[in-house]
Amino acid sequence: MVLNAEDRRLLQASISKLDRRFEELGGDALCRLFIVYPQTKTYFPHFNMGAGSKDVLHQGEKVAKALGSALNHLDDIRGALSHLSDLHAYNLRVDPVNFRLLAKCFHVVLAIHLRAEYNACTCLAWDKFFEMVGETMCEKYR
Ligand code: HEG
Repeated sequence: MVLNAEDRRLLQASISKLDRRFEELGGDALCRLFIVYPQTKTYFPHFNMGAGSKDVLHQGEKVAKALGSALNHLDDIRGALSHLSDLHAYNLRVDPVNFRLLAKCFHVVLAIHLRAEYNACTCLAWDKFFEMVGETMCEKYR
């Protein structure tokens, strides 16, 4: 997976057009993950899963912050996420399919916020980005 110059431009344009900071979208994405794919909740038995749960919001913010750092290091996503890739593979043992499920939820949240800006090219750029992040997060499983 390679991000070309146009993909990079579209990702940066999305970030600057978001009316909320990117980190604030994480809670919404994670909340959707738990509703649409309830099996993902098994990784968080210690979380309060009630509506508006602070656990979910804080976790979503952490995830989005990490994604934000990957967005700031598009040439070195692996470096930006390396400690998290270890954590998810060796300690948390998150099944790799779950990264794609979370990416789908981020797509929905981005579409809600970006509306017309979230056209096919922008959607593709984000999809490539999430695929690259997912690859990085899963490579330690091999
Ligand atoms: Mg993970 C913790 C990032 C997908 C399950 N995740 C974390 C943390 C970050 C993070 C930054 C906090 C680490 C720390 O406190 O040191 N997660 C992250 C990213 C992505 C991702 C960037 C994908 C893009 N995580 C993910 C998925 C699952 C999962 C798909 C499972 C469905 N993460 C998970 C769990 C924890 C973290 C169980 C520990 C939560 C806790 O106990 O507080």
